[in-house]
Amino acid sequence: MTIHLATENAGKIREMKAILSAALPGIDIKSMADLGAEARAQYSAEETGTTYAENALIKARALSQLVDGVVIADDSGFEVEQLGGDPGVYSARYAETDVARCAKIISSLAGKPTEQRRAKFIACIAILTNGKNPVFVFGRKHGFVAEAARGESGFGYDPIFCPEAGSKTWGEMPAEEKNADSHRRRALDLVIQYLAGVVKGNTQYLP
Ligand code: ITT
Repeated sequence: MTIHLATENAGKIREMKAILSAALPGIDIKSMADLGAEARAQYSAEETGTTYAENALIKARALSQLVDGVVIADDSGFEVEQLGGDPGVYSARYAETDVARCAKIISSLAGKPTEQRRAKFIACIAILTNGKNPVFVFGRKHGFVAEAARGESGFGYDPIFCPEAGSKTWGEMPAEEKNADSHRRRALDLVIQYLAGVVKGNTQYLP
């Protein structure tokens, strides 16, 4: 069985491959990089949704037009309590680069005490089987915005996220430590449960 990942984000691909291949040995996991130039050029997913689920489905459908079988797409975001949940669904477009996005949040919270630095990551994963039967799962991870960006590990907002008040940031942790208990890990655990049923011939969820 092959699982196709509908994402162009190298950090997500790394984490999804590591988590899925450990849990589902023998499963072939293909990312957009494995598609071949021609098919890759045809992939087009404009994230016009206003929710994580809408955008995850847009990405899963776009790849399902190019490949058969199981496609999963992750739409995720970082929600800062003091900013009314921003940047949320618009996390990828909050500023030009990862560094600028992190800096914008750090400066918005400058001088705020721990209690006012609460934030969470959300991951929504859409699963499509042969382009049909959309299933959605979610994972959340609560924590705090660090006082400054720290660490080179991970990607995106990882250098400013502390899973515990005063802890290391995800940017300072090895991938295995983040992957052991992240929003993506929590969502993928549900994907794994669903796919394990499919692999064992449990077709109750299939169209
Ligand atoms: P795809 O749409 O191709 O999957 P993307 O990076 O555009 O890639 P999203 O639209 O889901 O992905 O945007 C999510 C944003 O949140 C983006 O800026 C990511 O860097 C960031 N993000 C998501 N998961 C993260 C994580 O685990 N750690 C840090 N930042 C994360």
